Amino acid sequence: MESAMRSLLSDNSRYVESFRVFLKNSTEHQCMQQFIETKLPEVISSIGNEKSTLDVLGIGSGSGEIDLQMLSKIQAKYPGILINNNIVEPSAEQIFCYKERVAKTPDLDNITFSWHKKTSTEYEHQVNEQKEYRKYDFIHMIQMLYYVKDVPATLKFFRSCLSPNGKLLIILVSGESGWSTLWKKYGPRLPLNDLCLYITAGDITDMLRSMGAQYKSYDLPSDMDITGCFIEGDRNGELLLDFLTETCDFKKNAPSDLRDQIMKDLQSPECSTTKDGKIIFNNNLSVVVVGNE
Ligand code: CQA
Repeated sequence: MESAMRSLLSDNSRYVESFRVFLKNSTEHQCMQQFIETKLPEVISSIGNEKSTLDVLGIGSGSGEIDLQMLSKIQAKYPGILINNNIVEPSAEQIFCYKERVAKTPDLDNITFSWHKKTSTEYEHQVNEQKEYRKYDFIHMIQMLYYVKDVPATLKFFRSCLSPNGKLLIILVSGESGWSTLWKKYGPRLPLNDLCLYITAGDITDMLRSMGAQYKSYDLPSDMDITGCFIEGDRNGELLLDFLTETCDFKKNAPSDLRDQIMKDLQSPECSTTKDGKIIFNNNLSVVVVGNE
């Protein structure tokens, strides 16, 4: 029978497990941290001009690991400034983890946190219904635009939420990553459900250009060791394969022709390189910073 394939998004605990293996096998968070250390200061260099309070908005912040690192850079740039940090995150579990993280992090005294258990679209609707058009000095959307229904409308809305010197920071996989190759070739045959779009930073900059928005892009080279995907019976390899294909138990459930083709292409130069006997998938990311011009 063709395709008993089910989206990984329909099995939250397996998603979380495969995401953990992904973080362990990739430099995804490290390359974001490196960006925060070296480039974020210039991105935020004018967001706090002549302000005593900064309004920050995180969309799909998860457990807040990256958020707190960015907040600490903002504090360093604007010593003593008050920060209202708003978080829009649909998962109750992630919000719980975020609160735990805040509780055990020192030096957050000048920051207040407000969590909104919502999707970005629900948040947008709430703002429009309550006509509460607050402006934000810094808005970030990290690895989340795959999960909104209408990307151009979302970009337009959150751009309209920026204060005069505000910045919108978006991180997505690069159009030159292995993901892009995989999606172009196999997107239609994978259990893409209406929860996930195969979009890259290249698609975002196309949209921004056609909206006439000003933006600046930064490339973040990132690797993912997928050697385990090719080792028979390697459980972490199976979880990584699920993450790569967004499919639940891909190895078992994919039709064999599709499985064989994907396993072959994952090793091809369009997706990966080989280093010291390891297969390294191209997980390159891009940061797109949109100004309020
Ligand atoms: C849900 C949705 C997305 C999640 C999640 C839970 C996610 C990570 C962890 N839990 Cl319900 N998304 C995520 C984060 C980073 C990342 C990817 C997904 O690199 C992989 N994308 C491919 C580039 C997914 C499309």
